[in-house]
Amino acid sequence: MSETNTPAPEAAEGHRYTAAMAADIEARWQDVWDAEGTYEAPNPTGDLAGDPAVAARPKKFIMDMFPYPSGAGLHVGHPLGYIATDVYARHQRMTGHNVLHTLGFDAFGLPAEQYAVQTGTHPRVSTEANIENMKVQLRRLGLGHDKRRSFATIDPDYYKWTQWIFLQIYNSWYDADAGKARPIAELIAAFEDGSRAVPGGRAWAELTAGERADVLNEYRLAYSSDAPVNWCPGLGTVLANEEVTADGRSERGNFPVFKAKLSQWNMRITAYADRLLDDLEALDWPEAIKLQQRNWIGRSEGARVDFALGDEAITVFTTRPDTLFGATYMVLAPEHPLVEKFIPAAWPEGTHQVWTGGYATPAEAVAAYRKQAASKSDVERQAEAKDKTGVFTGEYAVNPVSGEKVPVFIADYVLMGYGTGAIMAVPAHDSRDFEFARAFELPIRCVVEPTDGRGTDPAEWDEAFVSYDAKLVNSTGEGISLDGLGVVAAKAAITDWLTGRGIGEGTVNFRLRDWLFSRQRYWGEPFPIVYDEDGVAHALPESMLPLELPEVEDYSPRTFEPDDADSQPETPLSRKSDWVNVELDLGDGRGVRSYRRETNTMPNWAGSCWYELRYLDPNNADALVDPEIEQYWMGPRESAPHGGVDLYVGGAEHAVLHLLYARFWSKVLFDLGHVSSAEPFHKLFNQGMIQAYVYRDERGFPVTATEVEERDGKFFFEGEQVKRELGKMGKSLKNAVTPETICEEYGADTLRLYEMAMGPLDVSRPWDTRAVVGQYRLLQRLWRNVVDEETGAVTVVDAEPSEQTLRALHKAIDGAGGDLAGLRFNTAIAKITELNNFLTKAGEPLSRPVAEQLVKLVAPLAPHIAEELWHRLGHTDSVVHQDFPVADPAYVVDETVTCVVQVKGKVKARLEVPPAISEADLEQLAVTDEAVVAALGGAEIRKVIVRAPKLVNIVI
Ligand code: ANZ
Repeated sequence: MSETNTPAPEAAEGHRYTAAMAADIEARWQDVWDAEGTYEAPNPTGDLAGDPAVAARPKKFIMDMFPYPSGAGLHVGHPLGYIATDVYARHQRMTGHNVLHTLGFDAFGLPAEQYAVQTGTHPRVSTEANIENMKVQLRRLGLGHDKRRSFATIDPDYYKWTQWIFLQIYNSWYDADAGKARPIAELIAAFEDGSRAVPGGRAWAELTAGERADVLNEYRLAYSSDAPVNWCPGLGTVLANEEVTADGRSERGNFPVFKAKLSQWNMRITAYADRLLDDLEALDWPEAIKLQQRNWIGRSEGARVDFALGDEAITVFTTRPDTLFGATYMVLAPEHPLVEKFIPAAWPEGTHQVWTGGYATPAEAVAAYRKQAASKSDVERQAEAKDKTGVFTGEYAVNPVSGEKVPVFIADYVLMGYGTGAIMAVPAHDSRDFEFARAFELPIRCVVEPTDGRGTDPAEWDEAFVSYDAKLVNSTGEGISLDGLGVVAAKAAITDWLTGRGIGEGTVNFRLRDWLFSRQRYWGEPFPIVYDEDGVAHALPESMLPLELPEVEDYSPRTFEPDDADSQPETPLSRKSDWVNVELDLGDGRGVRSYRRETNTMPNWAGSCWYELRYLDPNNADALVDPEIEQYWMGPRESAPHGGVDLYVGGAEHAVLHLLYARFWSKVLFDLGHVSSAEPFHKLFNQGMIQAYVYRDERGFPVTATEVEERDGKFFFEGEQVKRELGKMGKSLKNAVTPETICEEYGADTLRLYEMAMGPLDVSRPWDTRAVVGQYRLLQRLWRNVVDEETGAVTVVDAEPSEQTLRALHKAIDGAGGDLAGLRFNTAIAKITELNNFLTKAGEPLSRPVAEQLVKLVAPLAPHIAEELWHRLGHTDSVVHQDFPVADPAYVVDETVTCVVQVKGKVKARLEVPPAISEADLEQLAVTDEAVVAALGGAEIRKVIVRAPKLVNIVI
């Protein structure tokens, strides 16, 4: 049987729940909900302010990671998270919360631009069409979104505020003493009145405008820099570190990426490294995601140590200053600027042949090696398995603790962008250094005593001895000995010693780099920055926002041969000269002047860095969000000390990029007083993926999954046997199933139930169209339990339900309610199914209160059928805002079992106890039972043997 053409078992006609009836019910209620604004969430000002009862309710702000409106539309894998948040939001609404749930569109980005390049269609036209299409698809699912709050990042009303936030970041600096961002105006004032020294030592008043701009650029949180960036000629754009793969290629397109010096905008996210780390603690996020962020930020505690080389000092960063006595050589990154300063004209007498790489002079060796290193990515350079290469610089530095002369090498395993770009090499205790030392025949000195029995002579070792939990040896020098100390104590002792001599200090180093924020793209937010005739950058005044994207003829940046490392970017906006060159009065007292606009655009991450805030107050023309509204929905609270969205659901692939950038922007806005929440997302949940079967023919090509037939566990396509495997769902694997197909065959409620029933939300699961019918049957039985399929009338009676029915009902309420609150939708559905089956088999007409509770239980999961039944049961208001049923504990406990209590081997009492009673509770019950107390007659109890729940034996 094929994957998707299992016909749904239809009713003949009439009052049975069929796909046709579902379609009718669903469309009808969706219209009513829209017309009545059923899901509109009032804000605490305005509408809510007038209603203290509503304002007093607790709130829940529930969010999905918003979608990119792709031209391919949605397949059934996409809405998994949207359905989950919708079910949760509906349950929260029914349990007395003000719920804010909406969905916008993250709509800048490359695909629309590439489509524009290919077809000439303006990216806005194709993007808006895609958004419309996606809205239709999403509406069909019955998602309870507040549609008034939806927007797309490409709306000028929205990106006006993205640009505004850029200006706040640009116009602020990080005051490390205060531990927060402050307006740049305060820094300028301090430079002016002399309370802060101007770097370079001159007075602020003496500096030219350009010099001042250069000084401030070193402080601004958004700054321009011509530090080496990832330049991708094949794409014609630069990329953030996060967009470059482990093998040094572009994540998109898989082109080579080179290091190039280009003037680019950067965000000083590194200023926040500590806070980004510390504040993770209080977030309710999956541990795995926190770990990825911690690793990305990469905090290392260590020391800086100076090694003297003539008049210069080479400063290294090390996490193991305790091993200083074992530093037998040094390595500088090939690009290290000090190298030029000290290379001698000739190799020193007797230089080892291997060290010279066969070159005649150190200068030649260095030049050749630098060239070779430049063609490699950082990741390639760091690869563990790779053979260590390098050359001697011809110079020696002095190990400050041993006084020994150590040779200085350059090697590509040391990166310029980390620490100080220079290391002290301790081959005995660092594996990379060990390999290098073996390759270059350098001395290896053991200074940490091996605990694995290999002895202290490195000549006998096959690898470095790496341990943080051993004792120091061979480490005694002038006025210091580390011998016998453990690693931690030795680190502290040597750091003190270095600090005392002014040749080192304890320091913290981060792996995190500043965020490269310029893209050579058309379809992104323009920077609100212009340059004057001297090239000095100026911010546009707020009154000139939004700075809208101009129309252009050609949407593509100039691209180059993928390996043309010397190419230079040329942005689409730079060709639009009447837009680029403008006469403006910036309102800064300089009058009308000529300026040149910045022609890069912001990266597509910008729009998603703050969208949660705009959902709160989407039409505010005066502020990005009203502070009172922000405080209400996002502000700090006991359970969320840094504030943030109550639930944020999305894929785990956003562990670092989006989530780190959004956290950074939140902190800046918080520091500057624009918001009360220092974190955007308090609770994060990663949904699993919906996978799908892929069928491949003999050549390994995917064949259309819907046309595959199954016979005796084998699969056939056009008569030929094909292989089945599990993979991603999508067009390229010819296995995409659209939500529309399933809605047509069964209805949206069935699709919703199926997606939620497939397994725990955070686990990936294979799609199986044939299994969808199971949930359809559940809804058919539910319908039949309430509605007469002959007449269409409700069948409920006003009689009292039986005790057994009440037990089944309240157990389901108790279980399913807890499950819905805990995002355990699959088990909630199992419990509701059990109840529904029980009621089907009970053989008695359903009593009204039971029917109503049942309908409310189902409402979060299958809202359309619930709304329909609710109205058929005679109600005129929506089920959406009814109170979720509350379980009566009297009916929730299971029936009791009889426990026999023996004293001296004789039965003295029989107790009725819950089957799950604990041993301690049962013992307590037994020894305090009246009959037992009488039988004991005051005798001392020697021992109580408890076999819960059935037996207690008391020995006296
Ligand atoms: C001496 C030493 C001895 C080291 C030892 C390690 C073990 P993390 O933890 O990642 O911060 N290092 C420093 N700067 C480097 C650079 N620019 N490129 C490559 N490696 C660099 O790593 C810090 C350690 O990595 C430092 O501590 C340094 O080697 C090396 F038994 O110094 B260590």
